[in-house]
Amino acid sequence: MTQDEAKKLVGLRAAEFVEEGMAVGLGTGTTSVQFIHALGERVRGGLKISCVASSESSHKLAASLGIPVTTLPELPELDLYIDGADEVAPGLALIKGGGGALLREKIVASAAKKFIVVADSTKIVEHLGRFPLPIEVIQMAMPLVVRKLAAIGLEGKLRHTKEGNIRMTDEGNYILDCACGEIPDPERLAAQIRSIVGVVEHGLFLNMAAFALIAGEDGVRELHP
Ligand code: ABF
Repeated sequence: MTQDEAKKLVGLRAAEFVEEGMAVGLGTGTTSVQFIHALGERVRGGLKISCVASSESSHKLAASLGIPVTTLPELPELDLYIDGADEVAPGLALIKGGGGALLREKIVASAAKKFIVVADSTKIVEHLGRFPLPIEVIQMAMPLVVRKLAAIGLEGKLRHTKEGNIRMTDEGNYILDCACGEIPDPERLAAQIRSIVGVVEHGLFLNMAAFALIAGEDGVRELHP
């Protein structure tokens, strides 16, 4: 099975967790795109739901597929949030934000009663840190935050677009990608990063996911914390 096939499979499976009348958070990234397409099929089949997306791109996609989608202030309590991840470690410790939507993703995840992670098996790791940790930063604080991150041993690199422009988040912030290497204590690192003024959010999602749906050669399995 290719990675794309795995993403499609897990997207389809995730859509089965959505029930009539639910308020649903839609994630961001290529795996979430598959989920949104599968959900669109169910909506066309008559499923009645209301949704909030964690990025402008997912919002637009959902709307184009006929999925009723609104904003979080309009729909602040969600039954379910389904989103991908860049790394999934034991206990369902996650790195997210490779797609650049980490702040909105964390907000929408926090608004949901249940957060289900969708991923293919290449995202499973023994320890977080192989994937660079994204940190969303207020523009004017960027040099300050880079200096403070260096003091705790992290080298933050400003994210650029393919065209070479500085990558802005949907909220108008910058993203620093930090090569961490193996993260021995994610909770401690999260607290250290959080304490830096100018940091808006970081991509460590700890103790947030209820379970993960992981697609691999043998189909889709559930992974619990
Ligand atoms: C979002 O999309 C992000 O948090 C994560 O960075 C990314 C995963 O992307 P993909 O599903 O394309 O691998 O879930």
